[in-house]
Amino acid sequence: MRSHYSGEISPELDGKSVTVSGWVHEIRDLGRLKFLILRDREGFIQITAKEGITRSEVLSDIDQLSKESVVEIDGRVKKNEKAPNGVEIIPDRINLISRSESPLPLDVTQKVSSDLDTRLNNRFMDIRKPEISAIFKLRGKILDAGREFLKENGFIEIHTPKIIASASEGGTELFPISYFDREAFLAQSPQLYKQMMMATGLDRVYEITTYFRAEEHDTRRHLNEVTAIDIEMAFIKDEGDVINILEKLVLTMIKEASHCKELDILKREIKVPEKIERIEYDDVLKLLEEHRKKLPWGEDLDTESEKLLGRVMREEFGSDLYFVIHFPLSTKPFYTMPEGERYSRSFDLGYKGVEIASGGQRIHDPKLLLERIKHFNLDPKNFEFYLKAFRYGMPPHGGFGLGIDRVMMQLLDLPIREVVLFPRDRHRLTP
Ligand code: AMO
Repeated sequence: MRSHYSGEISPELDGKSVTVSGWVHEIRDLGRLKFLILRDREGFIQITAKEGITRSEVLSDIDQLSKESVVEIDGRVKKNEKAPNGVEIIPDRINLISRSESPLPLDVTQKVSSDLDTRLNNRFMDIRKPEISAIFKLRGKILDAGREFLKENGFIEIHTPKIIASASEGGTELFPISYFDREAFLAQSPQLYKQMMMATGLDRVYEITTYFRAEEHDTRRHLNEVTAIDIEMAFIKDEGDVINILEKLVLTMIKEASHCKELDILKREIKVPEKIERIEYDDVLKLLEEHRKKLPWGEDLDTESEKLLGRVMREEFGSDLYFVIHFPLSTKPFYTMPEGERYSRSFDLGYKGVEIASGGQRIHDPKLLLERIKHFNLDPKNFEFYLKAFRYGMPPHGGFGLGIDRVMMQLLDLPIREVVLFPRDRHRLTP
């Protein structure tokens, strides 16, 4: 068992015996004086070995070490104002646990920079860099905060199947797989299953899950494997109830991020808005037109419109986050609740020009649902298992999907591949 993380070694421990373990980040050999910088999850600690004080065996052990080897070191803590964090360890014993080969595929000390492809090809080593591991520590923390919020608000965590028989968001984005003697697909969303849960009495559910999207895009904001928080809640008045939950959830997550010590390493500052603006789809078209972008009514916002809207919301309204509400029915999937003939009870949440979530109220009347399935030229036979759940008592309900990768990329202003451990895109299937 490890006795101390580097972050726990403070000048107050002066004189105490400790054991630390981690990776050999750097060795500085000044002849009679050798510094070994040890790196672990928390940061760095300086190990100082000096001829005449340190046993010669330990000094020669240091000479044998290769960078990035894993070692365990026993030693004494010594206060030293010149050392990083004002403290160092005088080693009594160095135990080489796992020797690293050299040359290294990647320079962890960042003296030589590498392109993103090389970094992703060697992701295990890339994440050894404190400013990269900070991204994933932060990601874990905002997910914890989100989960805590949902728990406090009565949401039950569920897991829905990822091998499915039919599309929920439209047929073209499915990855087919062979399922014994049949064709099946990787789930592109928990949509149909989370809605079916609304017929069970478990009237508030959430899932933190992976979606698989066979989109051909090769962009800064699209991946083929996505992680999201999906929720579904019943007995709602309208989509406003869902928007309120999403607003609180996102603000909770951003607030958590704004307190994280990782922001120092990442050199970021995060402002937490008090509330999130709501803007009608029709007004978005007007705003875009004022900025010389004409989007025909009835079309979904394309990337250019999203970016422009993000800029306008920031510059003219001071908002990084905004809900676009009441999309035309034609832009939304079959399960979306219509509002009148042409509009829908749906919304998207934008964050600095990127859609991070979408959702709305759903149709709960089985007759209308069947009509909409047919309207989209989908085969009702494929949806029988789903439609059945609407025929024996289905309350009004709604929900959303919030993309975690998108939240992270916008929070830190990084491309999506930077905030995903092992991204899956058009070209990348390993590691
Ligand atoms: P939608 O298809 O909008 O909605 O997906 C929800 C959210 O998931 C994220 N997302 C993606 N992120 C990166 N790359 C992609 N290729 C990608 N596709 C989706 C986005 C998006 O806002 N069933 C509905 C949700 C609902 O209504 O409950 C759905 O899947 O952040």
